[in-house]
Parts: sequence; C-alpha cells; structure tokens
Amino acid sequence: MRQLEPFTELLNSGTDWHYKKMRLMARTPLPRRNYGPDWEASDRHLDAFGDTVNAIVRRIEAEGYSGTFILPDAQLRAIRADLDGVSFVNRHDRSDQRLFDLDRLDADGTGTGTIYSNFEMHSRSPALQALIASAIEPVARAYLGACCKFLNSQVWITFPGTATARNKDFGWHYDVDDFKFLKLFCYLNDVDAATGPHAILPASHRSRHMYRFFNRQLDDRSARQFGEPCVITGPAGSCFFEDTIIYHKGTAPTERPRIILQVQFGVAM
Ligand SMILES: O=C(O)CCC(=O)C(=O)O
Repeated sequence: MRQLEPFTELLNSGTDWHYKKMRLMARTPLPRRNYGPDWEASDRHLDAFGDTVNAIVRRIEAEGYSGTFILPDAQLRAIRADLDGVSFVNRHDRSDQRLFDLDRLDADGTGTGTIYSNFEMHSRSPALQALIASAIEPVARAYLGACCKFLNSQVWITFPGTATARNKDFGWHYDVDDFKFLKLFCYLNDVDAATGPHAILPASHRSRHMYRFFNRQLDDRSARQFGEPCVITGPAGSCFFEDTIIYHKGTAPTERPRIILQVQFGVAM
C-alpha cells in the first residue's frame, strides 16, 4: 500500500535513524518553518534570471515555483559546451554508460523510454560553477536560510519510446529530500508538449491536508483534486526554481528526447 510509505520507510534497516526521521517529518509543514526565507538576504538583481533574489523567492513561496526565466544565450552555450565528451549512465540499472551527440539525439535512436543521467556536472563544468555561484546559490540561500548547502547536480536525457504515464518516472509525486530543499531546473534543448515537459500541480505545496502526508505519489485521477496542471514548455535555456515538495512530474516524451539540468540545494539534514 503506497499510503503506508511514511511508516514502512521506518522499518528500512538500510537507512539511519536521522534520515528516517527526516523522511517522516519533512512531509509535514513543521520543520520547513525553521529554514528561511531570509528576507534580509538580498534585493540584488541577478542578470542570469533578469530579476531580483527577493522577487524570485517570493514567487517560489507563493506558487511553489519561480516562473520561467530564459538563461542568456552565452551561458547556455557555455554549459552545453561543457557537456561535450561527458558520459551518461542508464539511470535504472547503472549498467550502460554512453556518450551522446547532444545536437543529434534524434538521430541516435537510443534507449526507448530510457533515462540517461550524469551526476558530476557541478564538478566538471566551469560554466555551471559560475552560474551556481552568481545566481543559483543566492536564491537558494535566501529561500533556505543560513543552513543552505549545495546537495547535487544532475543532467539527464529522457528518450521517447515505450515510456508510459504508468512508469514511475512519469507519475505525480513530491520529493522528500531534506527538511527543506530547492531545485533549479534548466532545459538544455527546446521543450514542447512532445518533448516530455515538466509539470506541476499549482499551489499543491500549500495543502495542509493529511491526504498529502499519506499520498506522496498520485495517479492522474487523484491529481485532479489539485486543479489543472501547469505544464512548463520553453526554448533551450528555460530555467525555473521549484520547491519539489509541490506535486510535480516529468511527462513522458512522445516524439523528441529532452535534456534537462537540475541543481539542488538543501539544509544538509
Ligand atoms: O523530469 C522531470 O521533469 C521531473 C523530475 C522529478 O520528478 C524530480 O526531480 O523529482
């Protein structure tokens, strides 16, 4: 029973007590109150996102996500260039490691419905390091407060194919990655309805109902109680901050592969 997940996780002998406590408590709004936002943090204007830190944080607070920014072309090109020669691993079994020509993924014909990830971009891309330092971290620090800490980065490619909405990669869920956390997503290719856009259920992060506590994953029918989904499409370089405590999902691409970058900050539970 999926609803019992908060309690079955407590029985998992493979994780320590502190992690189990976090997984249980972070489903409730209580611990989040201890971390940010820090409104004193900054009214600084961020060139990469064309807005001030505080305005972005205010929107994340209210909407669960920041709305979309388009990264300046030079920064997008620099990040894409740093991906040259990077290998990706099949996220499901980690067995299959591959290089891709990111400009010719359609021609590659690889991996029906498969997701390939790279988990090291933050350590090997100077362009990403610069973006993190100049624009992503200031927003994360303002949103999460003094305990803010970089957690990870990931670039993944989702291929169209046999993937269906029943596949758990593509179902509605919220994340429980820390007591409070924030992600920056950035599309590295053009994403339309057929490229597997990211989607959220607006305002679902604000629900105080016990239903949320017990239902970290939702099927499409249950998701309807949260209203119309917001589907995020946009050209390469489209970025958005999201507190993925909101219900969200990546939809399954039907025609073209999607390349997406994620940078995650937390409070270092
Ligand atoms: O691929 C996506 O757009 C969704 C990613 C996701 O579900 C997550 O980061 O938890």
